[in-house]
Amino acid sequence: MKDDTHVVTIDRHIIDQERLQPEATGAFSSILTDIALAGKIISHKVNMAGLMDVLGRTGDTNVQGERVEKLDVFAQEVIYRAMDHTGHLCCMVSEEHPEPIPIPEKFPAGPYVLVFDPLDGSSNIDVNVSIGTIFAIYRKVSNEERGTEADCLQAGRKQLGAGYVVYGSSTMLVYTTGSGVHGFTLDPSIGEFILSHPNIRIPDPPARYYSVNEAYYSRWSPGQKRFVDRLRGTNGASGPGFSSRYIGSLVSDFHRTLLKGGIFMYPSDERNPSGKLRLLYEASPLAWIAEEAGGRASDGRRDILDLVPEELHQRTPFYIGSTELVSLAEEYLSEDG
Ligand code: AHM
Ligand code: MG
Repeated sequence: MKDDTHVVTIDRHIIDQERLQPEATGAFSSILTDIALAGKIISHKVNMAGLMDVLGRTGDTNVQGERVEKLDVFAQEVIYRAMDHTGHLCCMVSEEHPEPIPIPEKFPAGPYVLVFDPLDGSSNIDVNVSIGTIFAIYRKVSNEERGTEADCLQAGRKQLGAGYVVYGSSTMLVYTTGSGVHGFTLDPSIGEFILSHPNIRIPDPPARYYSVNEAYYSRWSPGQKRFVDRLRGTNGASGPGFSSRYIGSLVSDFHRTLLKGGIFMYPSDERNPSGKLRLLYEASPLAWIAEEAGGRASDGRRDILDLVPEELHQRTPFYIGSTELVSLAEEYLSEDG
């Protein structure tokens, strides 16, 4: 019989991970714990969304020129307030803010930077499709007490921690600090994230799934078209074609890809030469998780984790999932010259 008294909560897991680092001060662990708390609060609100007056738009647009959903604003505030006073961060970067968000002068500053997308896929909220929060933690590199843009513009390889929360049929938090990828499911009855998916590896062989918005096919490069044709099995490829899976909610599309294998892509196209997704707080955190789980992530030519952002909200083409499929995508894209 399963022993119900032996559960590993996320707090316990974070402490265990911290003990692997003899020089750890606990500050970094505390950031992860605070993010988990914010995730629980956002999860509660998202679950109640159909019942409360939180659906619909504020009427504002964000720095990307996109409509801001009320829950975006809520998630942004929850994360900011969970982190602003702890003394562990020097600044934060959010999809919802054009500039780095400083820690208020009334609170002490610390040596870490938090980057996050508070509620990705929020255009799906109204129809009950899973959405998510993405985050990553970097160490401050400048001597400025409250951080500079240079502290935020670091390559994904410099991440110290990265993760996401998916608000789905259950709420899950998945994170890595470089010692594997670990998934926790929220037990709403006790309000705790419980370790449910230790040491996640992308399955090998992977599920034969590809995930991309095919409505943009006519705008793709020849290499991108040929790659998807190959996956569909429509350009003379032998064997059965792949199946298509596209939710249109990055965290959910990635979560499936992590657990089942396959490839998710958001390529460049004629209208969006850099694709849509943002390097710093969408692509890089998920790229590190994929690599830690035995997969890969690329912009079509280079590893996502090697790219150094030049701007906070820089976009990148994005290919992520099973190593062999991401590498195959690169082969096809190299034909574009
Ligand atoms: P958002 O950050 O404004 O929520 O947009 C990002 C979302 C991702 O979740 C998803 O992968 C993508 O946009 C879907 O875009 P499209 O509708 O072009 O397929
Ligand atoms: Mg987003």
